[in-house]
Amino acid sequence: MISSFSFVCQACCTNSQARAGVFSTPHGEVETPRFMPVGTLATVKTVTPQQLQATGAQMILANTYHLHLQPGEQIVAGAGGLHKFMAWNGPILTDSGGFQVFSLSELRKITENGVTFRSPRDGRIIELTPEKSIQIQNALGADVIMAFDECPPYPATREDVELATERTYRWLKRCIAAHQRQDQALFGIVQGGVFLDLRQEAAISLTQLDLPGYAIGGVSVGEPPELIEKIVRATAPMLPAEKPRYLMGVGTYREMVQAIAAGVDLFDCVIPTRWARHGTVVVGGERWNLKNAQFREDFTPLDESCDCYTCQNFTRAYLCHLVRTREILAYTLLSIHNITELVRFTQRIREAILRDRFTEEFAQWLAPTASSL
Ligand code: PRF
Ligand code: ZN
Repeated sequence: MISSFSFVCQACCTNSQARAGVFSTPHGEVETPRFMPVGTLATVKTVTPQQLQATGAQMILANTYHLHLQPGEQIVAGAGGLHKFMAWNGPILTDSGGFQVFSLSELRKITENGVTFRSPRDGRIIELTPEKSIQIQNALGADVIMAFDECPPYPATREDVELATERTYRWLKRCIAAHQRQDQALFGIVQGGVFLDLRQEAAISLTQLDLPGYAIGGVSVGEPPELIEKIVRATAPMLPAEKPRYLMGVGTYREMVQAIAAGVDLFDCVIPTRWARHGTVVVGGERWNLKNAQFREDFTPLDESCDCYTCQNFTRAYLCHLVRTREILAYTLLSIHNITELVRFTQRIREAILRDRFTEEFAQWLAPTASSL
């Protein structure tokens, strides 16, 4: 069977490892580099698929862990899969669940077989294994599914990280054996914590498995920003150039620019929607709190240079009012702007790479002292 996935590199930067490409999936193309909004429970919170499409988002994320707990993959499969269930006809990626068990569940226990935890919903003990995660992801039906991995915490001893990295590799082989659907691409995940040699070994052994794409996991789990850059620069170039590379859970400007310079193509982060729910927006690379009194009588658009629905139609004063009164519309309008802002940022990078002007135009973010956004 001819694969329904391909990754074509359109341009390579001459001063860095950055590249502009097109990742084709059964539900359409993803122009890379690209930021992917997070839709944990089969909804990018407060935003309709129509609004989401207008932000320029192409691929979005959903979570195995959350959807297994509620409503259960059988219901999603009964609807005809995630795309039909949530009415998003573009590409979708599901994360495998292990990482979420560790950040969100109680009584979790990890063994060679998998992870057991108590359901925060009804107290039930649930086991997730590589096979179970793949079965759930096969039932959910996203275009890209992720291997079930063990993400060691930061800090952790070298020995613990080594064990987690080796286990992640054994689990990956079980995921490959369990994977049933040709129309879903299974991505492997490189772990290895802050130990660059472990990262590189993992990248080499994963590459030999010839997967349709690779992710860098275990980054942005509390380590200092300089370490994030070091890890990504040591790992991304070791992954095959002809496959998409995805840096999991990273979405600040500086981290994305630096990772793109190291050859990363895809990112996801809850920042735009989470910040929106806190009444904050990203404008011109800064974070603003719209509750602030300075916006009460400011009748200018949120961001003059932004073409999103929010900036085209509403003033800072109105958005400040919605946030202060906790009106539900505030979260929708702020999410639309924040998602547009992050997606557009990666689109501008892509365009700069196509013109081979990336390192010049984004130099401010490549400097070691770059702003933290
Ligand atoms: N593994 C998986 N999902 C993830 C991560 C990981 O390491 C991270 C780490 N930043 C975010 N999401 N499966
Ligand atoms: Zn806007």
